[in-house]
Amino acid sequence: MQNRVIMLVDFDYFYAQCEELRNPAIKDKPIVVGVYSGRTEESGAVSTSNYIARKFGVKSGMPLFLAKRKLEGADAVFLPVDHQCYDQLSERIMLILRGYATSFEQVSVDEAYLDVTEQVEGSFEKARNYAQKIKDDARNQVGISFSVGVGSNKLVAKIACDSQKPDGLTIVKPEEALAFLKPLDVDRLLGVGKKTSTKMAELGIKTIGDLAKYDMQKLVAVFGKTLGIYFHNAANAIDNEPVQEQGEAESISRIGTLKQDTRDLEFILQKTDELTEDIFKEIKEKKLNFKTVSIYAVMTDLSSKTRSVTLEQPAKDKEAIKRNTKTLFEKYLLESTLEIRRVGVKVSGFIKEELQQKRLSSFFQSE
Ligand code: DCP
Ligand code: CA
Ligand code: CA
Repeated sequence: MQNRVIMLVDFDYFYAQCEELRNPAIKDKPIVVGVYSGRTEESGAVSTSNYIARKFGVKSGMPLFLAKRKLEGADAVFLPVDHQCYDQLSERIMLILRGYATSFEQVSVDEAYLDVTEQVEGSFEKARNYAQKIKDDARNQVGISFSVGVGSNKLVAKIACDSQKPDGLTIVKPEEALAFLKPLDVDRLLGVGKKTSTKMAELGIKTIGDLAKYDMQKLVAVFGKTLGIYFHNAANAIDNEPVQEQGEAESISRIGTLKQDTRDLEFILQKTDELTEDIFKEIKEKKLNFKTVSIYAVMTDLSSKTRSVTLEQPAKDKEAIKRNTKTLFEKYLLESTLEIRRVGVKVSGFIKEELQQKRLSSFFQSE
């Protein structure tokens, strides 16, 4: 099998960077974003801070009063978290990133894995330009910077990314992975917390290199089979976890209540057209093609029914949803005599558009 090329993207000082973006005037000051518990004006904790504030010793999770003390006289800006703003920016960047990968896995509001093996033809040289291109694109379109780690699996990509921030781009080629991990403390590995690292220290294991050469059977004896094998593999830069969309929608649906119970087709379609507009927005954003359209009806006696149709060709247009919804409801009204109270529309059987191909060609054309 050809080696994989996996990227981990992690947005720089994310909440604070969002605040800079909407108010560039504060950019050169220390910025602290915090959750205010409301008990007193100062009670609460730091969510994150920009790198200027970090120079003063401010850290995520620190009590706000302590951050204030560290930043005394530094003309710092303290702001409350605004998740709506961060979520919106995150979504915009994620949408851009998704277009650059064959498979995509968002792991948090500011982190995602991209499998770009095909896009860079398995080459870590090409991966550098490709990553730079993605960084430039996000900066131009959204104005947010992030750090990228590139490796032959998720584990290496993640640690590579962490090693150089902000605005980092760190490439660890497969043949460099062992040497790269070797000097790092074991707690850099996912799943090695304080308890585990203390236990490992008792065994004489401090670095990932120590762990890599430690007898696997002994690890299994101490940590159990699953963890023991995992630690052994991780330390040896072995990780076969695929980059996989988490909970990718298998269907998109909307349900609404009619203004009055009815069997009037036009009246029903007014509502389902509204729902369809909403569904269409989402499938357009996610660049999905669908093969199945379904309707859902809740009758006045609260019984419910669904009906589906599978299209001959995958479709991506609003009219296809509306047309099939209409046909399904026409048929359904002939089958039932009850009035309808609530209606729903669902599309499913998604196929991704050939977005990757487009991205790939535009990338190599401009090289
Ligand atoms: N976060 C939080 N509380 C924490 C840690 C993080 O609310 N204890 C939030 C704020 C961060 C966001 O999650 O902006 C992402 O966390 P990161 O650990 O990736 O940290 P940053 O993005 O802030 O900084 P970095 O540049 O180190 O990635
Ligand atoms: Ca981050
Ligand atoms: Ca992060």
